[in-house]
Amino acid sequence: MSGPEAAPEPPAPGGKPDGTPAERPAGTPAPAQRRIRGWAAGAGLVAACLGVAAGELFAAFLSPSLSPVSAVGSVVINAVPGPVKDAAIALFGTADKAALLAGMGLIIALAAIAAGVLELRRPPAGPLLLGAFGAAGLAAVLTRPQSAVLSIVPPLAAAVVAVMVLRWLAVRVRALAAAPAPADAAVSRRAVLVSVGGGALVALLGAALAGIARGGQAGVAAVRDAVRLPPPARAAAPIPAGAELAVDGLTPLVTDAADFYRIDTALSVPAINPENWRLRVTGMVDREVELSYADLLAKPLQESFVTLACVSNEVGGNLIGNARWLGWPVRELLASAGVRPGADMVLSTSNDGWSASTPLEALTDSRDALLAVGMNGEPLPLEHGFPVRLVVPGLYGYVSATKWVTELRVTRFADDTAYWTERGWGERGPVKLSSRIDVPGRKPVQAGTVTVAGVAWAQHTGISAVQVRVDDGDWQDAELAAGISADTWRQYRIPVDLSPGGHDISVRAVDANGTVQTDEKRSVLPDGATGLHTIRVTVR
Ligand SMILES: Nc1nc2c(c(=O)[nH]1)N[C@H]1C(S)=C(S)[C@@H](COP(=O)(O)O)O[C@H]1N2
Ligand SMILES: [Mo]
Repeated sequence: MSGPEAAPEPPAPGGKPDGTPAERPAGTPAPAQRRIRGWAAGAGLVAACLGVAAGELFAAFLSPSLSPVSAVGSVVINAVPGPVKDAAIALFGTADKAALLAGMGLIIALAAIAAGVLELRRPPAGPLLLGAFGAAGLAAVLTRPQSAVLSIVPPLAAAVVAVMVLRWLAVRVRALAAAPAPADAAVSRRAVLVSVGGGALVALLGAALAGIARGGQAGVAAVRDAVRLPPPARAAAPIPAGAELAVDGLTPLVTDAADFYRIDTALSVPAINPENWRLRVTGMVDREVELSYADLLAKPLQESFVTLACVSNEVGGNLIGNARWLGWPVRELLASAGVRPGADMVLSTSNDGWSASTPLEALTDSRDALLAVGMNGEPLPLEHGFPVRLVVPGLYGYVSATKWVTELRVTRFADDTAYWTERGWGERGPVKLSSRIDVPGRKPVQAGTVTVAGVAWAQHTGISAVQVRVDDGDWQDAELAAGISADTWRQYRIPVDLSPGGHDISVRAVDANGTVQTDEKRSVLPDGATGLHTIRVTVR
């Protein structure tokens, strides 16, 4: 601490009798001032480190896709023009991501130093600068496909922590600068040393914690990337021609995994190494069965398209997606265990203690209830249940779609309950006949012929018609696109004539049994919303 300019001084009260460097008398004590600037820079660095650590820590426990650092990195990667990207890859090779992160780290460090020094001279310039970085992180996270209300937590936490720490440290550095006597300076210096050093320690600790949480996920993510799924013994039939209508803004027939809604109670995404994964079939069975990931991949796997929906999906909501799943039919697994008479339910439990109660019949009848390992041709993403989850056509996710599944207990509804059914949700959760308008969106449209388009679903029953109504007009049959199967949603479209002004457009579906979607409005609790999706369109 004591530079060559330091002269011995009397010990500060309560201080050690050694190294308390001299403070030059008021005027222009250049070395002291430089030292103070050094402390201010350190304060800025520590504040930024703590902020970044706080953001990553929150992200680590919420969802890996929410990391502000990775989000900013992805935005940079996506924004960089092709030739620059190629040059970077040529220059850094596979270390291009590391180089990007190092570059970001350098920029943040320089800005943090500037923020610390600025805060000393012109408060609140420091917090403003740090806040700007927080805003950049926020903007980046919001561009991510899985962005949700929760997304704003990590960058917000980062900005708040960084700003608060900087302000707190700046007070101490300023006290040091203003210390009137050498003794006061010594006390102030100790305060600065303790707070900046303490802050640095906490930042290290936070980074280590976030690293551990992320490390588990990153390790399993790498293992997942290396998984080679076997080809299906029975592949899904090709998607029929005409199943995908060419309408701008219409929901794609098959949902990208990155755009697939995510619902679960997991605060941090379980990171399960498939090496350690086991599924046990227990309860009312003739013989308990235990299955490893390798065992499962060796089974004759089957592929099928299934549209998965959440019971919490409001009318018109987007907690629904359609994917091509690869897995082993649950009925074959249950047959190998031998289900005892009297059982009517399978309680599936996840590695993180969540559970779902599925009617036994839905798992043993002819439908494609799968112990799934693949989604759209790839191993399940971590967020969607890697290494293994259940997918059951026709049932809401809360009674069927257990992710990170580790146990199937054959039992009876009379004897066992599951996570959400214990919390007031319906014991049985068949998906309700429903439909949604995607197009036109929220923007005003031109008067004349306007295309109305969307999706309709009645999983495991099938859709036979979709009808659209403008204001109080007649229900008109829409063009119904070809379907993949009764287990998936179908697209529809219809041209309607709209005059200038405001119009209400409603949709309703008819299922394969001829049942018409009810207009009775009911909320999602206890077993799924009903009512018709109606949009208000402004026509110019
Ligand atoms: N382990 C576990 N599995 C779960 C849940 C959960 O909270 N934990 N939520 C269920 C619910 S309510 C739904 S709607 C689906 C959502 O699956 P997705 O996140 O892959 O879209 O997962 C189901 N599986
Ligand atoms: Mo759900």
